[in-house]
Amino acid sequence: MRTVVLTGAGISAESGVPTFRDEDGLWEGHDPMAVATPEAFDDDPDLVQRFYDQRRAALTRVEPNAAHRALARLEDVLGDDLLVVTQNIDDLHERAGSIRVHHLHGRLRSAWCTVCDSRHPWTEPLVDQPGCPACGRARLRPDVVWFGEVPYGMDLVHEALFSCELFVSIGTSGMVYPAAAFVQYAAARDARTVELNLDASESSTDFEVSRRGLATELVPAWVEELLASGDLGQQ
Ligand code: BJW
Repeated sequence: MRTVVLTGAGISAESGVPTFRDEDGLWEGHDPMAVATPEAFDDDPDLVQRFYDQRRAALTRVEPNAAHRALARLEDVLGDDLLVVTQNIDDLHERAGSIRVHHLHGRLRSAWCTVCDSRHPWTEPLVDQPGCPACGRARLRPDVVWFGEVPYGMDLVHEALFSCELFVSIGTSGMVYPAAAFVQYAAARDARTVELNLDASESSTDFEVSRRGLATELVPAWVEELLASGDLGQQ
C-alpha cells in the first residue's frame, strides 16, 4: 500500500530533542520560532548560528526511539511504497534504519553556501564562519528552511501525496504550512488518513482516525496493527 508518513518534532521529543511549541520551549530566552527566520539571521547571524550549532552538537547525545524504529520496520515490509516526509532536521529516522526519508525543512548536518549554492555534510559549528569547501567564501548557513522560504522537494512530496493510499501524521502541531495541508491533499485523493499525536493538533478534525498519546507507544502499536491486518488496508 502506497503510504506517506509525515513526522514532526513530537516523534523526536522522547529522544530528548525539544519541540517548537510545547511548554518551556524557550532557547536562551528566545522563542525558537523567532530565531528560525531569515529576518533573525539578517539581524543577528551569530545568534542564529549558535542556535543551530547547539542543536547540531546535541544530535551526538540523542538516539532514535521506538517510534523511529517502528517506521524503519514498516519500511522493511513496504519498501519503496513507504515515504517518510519529515519536518525534522535531526537524523533520527536515518539512524533508526529508514532509507526513504525526505527532509522537507532541511537537515542540521548539512551546510549551505549562500555564495556558490553548494551544500556540504557538516558536523562542526558554523558561528566561527568557516570557509565554504567549494568556493572558500565564509557565507555558510544552516541548510534548513525558514519561514518565507520554499520547503525542499515539493514536487516529490506532491507526487507521493497524490498517489498515496494511506497518509499518517505523527507528532506535528499542524500549524506550519505546507505540511499542515498534506492531509487535505491525501484525503482529496481518497487516501485513508491517520493522526498519531500527543495533543489535538490544528488539523485533527481533517483525519479519519486521530489517536492521542506518546509516539513511542502509539507508533509501534499502530505499525503492529497495520502489519497484522495482512492486507495493510485496515488501521
Ligand atoms: C508529541 C510528543 C510525543 C509532543 N509523542 N506527539 C498557508 C496559510 C498560512 C500561512 C502559510 C500558508 N502557507 C505558507 C504559510 C507561511 C508559513 C507558515 O506556515 N506560517 C504559519 C506560522 C502559519 N510557511 C512557510 O513560510 C513555509 N514556506 C512556504 O510555505 O513556502 C511557500 C511554498 C510552499 C510550497 C511550495 C512552494 C512554495 C516554510 C515553513 C518553514 C518552517 N520552518 C521551521 C524551522 C525549520 C528549521 C528548524 O528546525 O529550526 O520548521 S519552523 C518549525 O515548525 C520547524 C518545524 O519543522 C515546523 C513544524 O513544527 P512541528 O514539527 O509541528 O513541531 P511543534 O512543536 O509545533 O509540535 C509538536 C507536536 O508534537 C505537538 O502537537 C505535540 O502535541 C506533539 N508531541 N511530544 C507524540 N512524545
